[in-house]
Amino acid sequence: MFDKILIANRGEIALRILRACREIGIQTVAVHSSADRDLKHVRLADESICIGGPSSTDSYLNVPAIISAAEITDSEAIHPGYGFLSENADFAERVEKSGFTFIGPRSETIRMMGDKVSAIEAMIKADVPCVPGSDSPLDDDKERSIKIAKRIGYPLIIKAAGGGGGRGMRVVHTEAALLNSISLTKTEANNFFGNDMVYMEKFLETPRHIEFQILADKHGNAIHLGERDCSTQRKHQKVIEEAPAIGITEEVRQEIGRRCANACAEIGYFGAGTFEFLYENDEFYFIEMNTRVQVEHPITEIITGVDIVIEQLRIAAGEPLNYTQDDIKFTGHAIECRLNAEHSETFIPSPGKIEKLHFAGGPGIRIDSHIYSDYTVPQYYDSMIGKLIASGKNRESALARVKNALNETVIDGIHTNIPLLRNIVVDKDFNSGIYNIHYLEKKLGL
Ligand code: MV4
Repeated sequence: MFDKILIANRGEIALRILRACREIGIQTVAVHSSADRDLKHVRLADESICIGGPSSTDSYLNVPAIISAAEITDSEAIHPGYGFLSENADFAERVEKSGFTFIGPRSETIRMMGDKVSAIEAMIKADVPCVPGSDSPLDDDKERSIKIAKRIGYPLIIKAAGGGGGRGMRVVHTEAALLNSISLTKTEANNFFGNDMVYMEKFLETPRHIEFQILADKHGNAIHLGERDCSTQRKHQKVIEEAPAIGITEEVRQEIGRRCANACAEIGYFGAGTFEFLYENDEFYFIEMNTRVQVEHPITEIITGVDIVIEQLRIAAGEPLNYTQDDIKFTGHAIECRLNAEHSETFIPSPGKIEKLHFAGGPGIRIDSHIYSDYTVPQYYDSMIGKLIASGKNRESALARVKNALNETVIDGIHTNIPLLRNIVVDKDFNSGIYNIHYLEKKLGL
């Protein structure tokens, strides 16, 4: 196991990684911006280094500064967390070439999954169910594009190979609009991602977003930890996630999960990873793979008892998985609410000083947050200030606990989205469990 690692992130996930390191006796190096000297994990870390100014570009995205910090402190590995450089293949490659271990898959794997077309090609080969589509980039052959579209049928969606997370997509309803939509999406893709490659998929109108968590080691072992439903989102930002997903039988869970785990073994994937699917009419359709630890990983930890961050550290150090698939049992239900420093109606970010803070507690409540009384939420970064995770023996119990916990929570001095979260968890449709990716935006009248 590593003696010392560098945490190349901030906020709650940096604290989560630090806690995992403490638990298994790894020394920690925190790197932070000049606006983040008071972050909880910076104060708790064995060593800390200021690597640049407040802007992410100067600090959390500053590759030479992060590599230098790893060198100066004799760190053996770098944990990228989520966001920032976590899915940047060039960064992972620089980490590898500088002689450090990147806590995540190989840089080539990150590159393959970053290109959505090569990711889909790999999944088709590995027998993971995908959306009916072009299965390859669209070229300049207009007749070919029209033919593919005819086979798929309308409505369809044009997506940028370099996109993901909701950027660079366009829905097409008629053949008359097809060629123009392709060229517009290509132009946008080139501007946004410096890559004009696009592909086509059948457009699913009312799917749920269900993702499978996997863990794979460097010895060819891979397991799945079941699924999460992340359909409750607004403008591609998840707001509430839950595990397991309602209505997925143990048989279907094992079937799709096994395909994901097998795909990992086939492509030589190692580390934690997430297979994103759209789920509609009882069918799963792969859309993207995430090669990092995700914000919502705690709900999976709760229903499986597996510490995903500790497993990431063990895998990166070359240790074999602690679990076989048969060891993984799914127990109870967990719901995560993302707590954001933003106005709950306008969604305008609300940085500032936290004057009063009371987090919820009691049975089945977990809070993953770096904030504390008198802490000032800086204006420079994502507005997420923590996560409230409630669990119980079934969904009803988890729901009752999440309602109580949100009502107990006091965060004064800044605006938060807690009023919105309280509103969602008492909503009839959310309680019924019949919801899809359009649920929240519809409820908000967007
Ligand atoms: C889709 C889709 C419908 N059909 N693909 C949006 C984010 C990106 N990861 C993929 N996205 C979508 N891809 C097909 N073929 C609808 C979406 C989509 C969506 C997906 C997951 C969660 C929220 C979403 C909100 C709007 C659109």
